[in-house]
Amino acid sequence: MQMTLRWYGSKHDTVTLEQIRQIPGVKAVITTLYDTVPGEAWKLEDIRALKKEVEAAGLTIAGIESVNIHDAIKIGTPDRDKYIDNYITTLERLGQEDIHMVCYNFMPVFDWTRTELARKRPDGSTVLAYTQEAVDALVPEKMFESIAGDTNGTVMPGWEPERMAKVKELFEAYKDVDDEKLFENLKYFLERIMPTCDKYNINMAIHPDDPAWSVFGLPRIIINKKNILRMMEMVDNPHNGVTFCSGSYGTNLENDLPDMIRSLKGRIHFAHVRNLKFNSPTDFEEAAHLSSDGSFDMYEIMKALYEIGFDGPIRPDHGRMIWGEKAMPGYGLYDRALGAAYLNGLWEAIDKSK
Ligand code: CS2
Ligand code: MN
Repeated sequence: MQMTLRWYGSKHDTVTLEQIRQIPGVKAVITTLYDTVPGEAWKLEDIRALKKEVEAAGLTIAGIESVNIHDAIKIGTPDRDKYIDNYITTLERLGQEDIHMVCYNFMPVFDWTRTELARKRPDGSTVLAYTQEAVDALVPEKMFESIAGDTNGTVMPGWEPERMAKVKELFEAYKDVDDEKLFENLKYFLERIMPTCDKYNINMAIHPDDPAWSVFGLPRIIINKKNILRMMEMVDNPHNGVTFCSGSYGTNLENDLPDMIRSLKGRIHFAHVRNLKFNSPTDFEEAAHLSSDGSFDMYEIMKALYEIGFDGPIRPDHGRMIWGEKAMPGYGLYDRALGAAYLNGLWEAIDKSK
């Protein structure tokens, strides 16, 4: 595996490439062109400039998170081909620049959903948290408002204010899309992009829906082993793969994470490894990466990745806000650096014990 950190670009991130470069074992970043909007083709010169900046800091780009999917593609409207064409152009340009892993998601309307961005834990750190009761008490249009005060002045991916202003319209646009339709639209999209992925050796890595169940009655399909295997089979190409995000699949306690990893051998192109602490099956908060701080056995998760021969990029995911840091919730430097060190330690121990 290749340890990485997510970086939002110098215009948006509070964390610098120089800082990332000093985390032991981190030689690459996962990044994106944050100022692009879903549906547009990325400009070659922008990709080149990003690459140049990262490389000047002594790092490389291990992959993109994310090239987002336009709603027309997820809804399956007649104009979707135009947006898929643009997506293909972006993939071609990334491939030409030697970037071979692209993370994306297929969640309608909302990206990941949390009901609190700064819940206090017993150690005084603050973390992202979710309770189903809080979601049930909200109308979707109020979702963003309810958390907006805790973003530390940052724009969070998937929660851009322009997007949130259109939530009502988006719900309307998705009204005829159920799980089956969403699967169909995903298949259509993948079938169209696979020839380009084959040509440029690009691994597509779908991110799970987070939480891994339907929110506000919206369809959600990338949630469990059964669905993800269905997706692998419906477009059976090794470039059609997944981002294995333990914190997202793990929101549903019925998901056996090491077992899911083993069943996805050869199709995991990217891993997000983080821990959650459950207070009840519908109330969880994001813990430190260390097993004993949360509910997951991180050793077993890393061991499963090791045993399937996982050799792609991996990153610590959301960290706690600690030591007075002010950053995008989940994306500060300190706790993610601790997470990277811990995951590297687990990996070294697993490797040496084999
Ligand atoms: C990320 C997602 O912060 C997060 O939870 O894992 O926002 C992820 O980047 C997207 O869903 C992938 O497209
Ligand atoms: Mn994730």
